[in-house]
Amino acid sequence: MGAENIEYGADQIQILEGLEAVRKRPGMYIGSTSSRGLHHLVYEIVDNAVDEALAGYCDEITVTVHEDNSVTVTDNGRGIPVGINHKAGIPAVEVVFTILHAGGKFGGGGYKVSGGLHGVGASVVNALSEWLEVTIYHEGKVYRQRYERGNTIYKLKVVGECEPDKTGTSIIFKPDAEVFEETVYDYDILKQRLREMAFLTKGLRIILKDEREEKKEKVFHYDGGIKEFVSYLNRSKTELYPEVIYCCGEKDGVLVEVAMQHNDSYTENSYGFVNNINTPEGGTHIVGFRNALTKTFNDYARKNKLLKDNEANLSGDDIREGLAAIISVKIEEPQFEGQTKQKLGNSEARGAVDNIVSNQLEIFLEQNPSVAKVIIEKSVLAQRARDAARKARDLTRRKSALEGMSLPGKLADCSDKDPKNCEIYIVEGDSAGGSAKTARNRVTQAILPLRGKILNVEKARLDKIYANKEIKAMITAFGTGIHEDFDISKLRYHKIIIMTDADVDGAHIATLLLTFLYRFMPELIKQGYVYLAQPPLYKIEKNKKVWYAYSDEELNQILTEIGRDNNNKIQRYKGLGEMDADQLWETTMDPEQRILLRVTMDEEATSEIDLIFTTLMGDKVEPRREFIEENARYVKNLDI
Ligand code: TSJ
Repeated sequence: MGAENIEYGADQIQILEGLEAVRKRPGMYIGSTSSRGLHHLVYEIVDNAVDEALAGYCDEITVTVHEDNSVTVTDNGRGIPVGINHKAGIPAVEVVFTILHAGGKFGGGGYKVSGGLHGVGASVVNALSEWLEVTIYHEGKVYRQRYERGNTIYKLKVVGECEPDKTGTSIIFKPDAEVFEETVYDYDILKQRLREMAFLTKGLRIILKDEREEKKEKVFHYDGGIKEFVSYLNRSKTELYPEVIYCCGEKDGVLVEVAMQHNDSYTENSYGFVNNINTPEGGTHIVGFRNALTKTFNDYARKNKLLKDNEANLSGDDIREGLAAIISVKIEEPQFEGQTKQKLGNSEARGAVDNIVSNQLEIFLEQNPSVAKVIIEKSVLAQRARDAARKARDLTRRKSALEGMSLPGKLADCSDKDPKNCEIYIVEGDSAGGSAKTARNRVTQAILPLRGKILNVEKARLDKIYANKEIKAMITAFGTGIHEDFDISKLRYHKIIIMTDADVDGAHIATLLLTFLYRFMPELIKQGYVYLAQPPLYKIEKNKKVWYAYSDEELNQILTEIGRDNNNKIQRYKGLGEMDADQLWETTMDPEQRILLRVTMDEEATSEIDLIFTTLMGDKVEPRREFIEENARYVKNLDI
């Protein structure tokens, strides 16, 4: 039996246009040719296999990164149809790989879910691969076809036999180095996204294998789906109640699934997904969710006298304090809006989520009055803190309007007033602050010494945060304001440099400061204004010559170079205070010689970053230890 005789599903695939366009303007199809685009190739292929899982025909997907950074994606689904597609006159699988926009999901009929930003189809991956081979297991036969840069190398052929009940699809491709600036896959990035995909597709097993240097393998399989996702988000926090609240249903063609659980922190940690794609900018599904939550909790609180008649309604922010939630919708034709086309626009999604969550949450609260009570009690406390914070803020606003923005007394400002030229060093402790003030270039470098422990904003409500001296000093020094008043164009320094001791306490203080910036002024980090200074760990002296080492490795390297003998004097710096002003300048502050680390934030990894901050600042000790071992990812090296 030849491929021609197999007709299943082959005609459901619609044909649009050719592939040259993709190679000419790859960015148009996958967003970018950087590392991000490179990873999107994998997601695109995996999305297709996930669709097969959603259709109910596949429960395992394996992703393998090979030594040459080619990638295999295998599923145990029905296999891409190998029969001839009548419109194209070639096997359906060849249509999938060689004709742009071809694929079941655009064809009408069949199961459709993939879409959104990178739902561009396997043909785009093919066009941007140096080579790609597809293998299909179907009715006892193994079919194969190969392409190079999108061109068919040989017709679909039978290359062998398999067990008659084995079915599935396997793709191997090598991203084209002529197209991509980066061709090395990052295991952690793949891990993150594949884990997310597995959470979003309950029951699906996704296996990630790395065959490069360090062999690695991870299995993601969650029978609880997004309920387990929420438990994962809360894994280093303390839950407010044991159950994860779950609602699901379908309305007006929108499939809705929501899971949520409060923890005892003060920040919200919610993520929206449309067709399994993250929507960091929100959209109608999130609006519907928030409406439902605010309305249902207020109704319940009034009805059960948890809110008195003379008390104001709880705000959405109050109710969502400490909430971890996943809002996942599936919709046939998602409309994306906004600058980065990541915000869901479909109005039917708002109604569907609102309706389903309102109805099911109401029932849940009625059946679980003790859970309802702790959530509402927390919301009432949040409301009071928010009122107090508002009053404190209004007061400082009025004060600054009267007195003009007075800079904090401890700030030694620089004389240049052009923010582009200016840097501010946030220094721990008055003594180090003193050295830094002596050492600095007073034209461009400002010093703000902070005293003692910085407030942990993960563990304090707004009123306490606004009352904190150190935090107030930073806010006024930066000049940007905060929250609704935040205006990055008023930033007074284009480098905000955190300078702490190179020890555990210093790292802790730096993390507290980063947590504050991440929660209250994330734009500063997103736009790359935040840096970590790198003071040396050792000073080595020999024959009146001096070297500085910034790590143990570097110390050994220097000692090897200059010879290990008794003439070496090695000093381990325990703190910035042990350096005199000249040394501090030379090693840590002089723009010509210093090393700064720029703090970066990958938009796609926000759930991970959030986790990092709560892991570090939260209550549970074990996750914190794990984190410290693998943290360096979010701080990238930068030579200035
Ligand atoms: F990206 C891709 F297209 F290359 C790709 C597709 C990659 C991988 C790893 C898997 C798949 C894929 C496609 N797995 N399973 C399918 N299924 C179909 O294409 C299929 C099978 C049968 C029928 C039918 O109507 O009988 C319809 C479809 C769309």
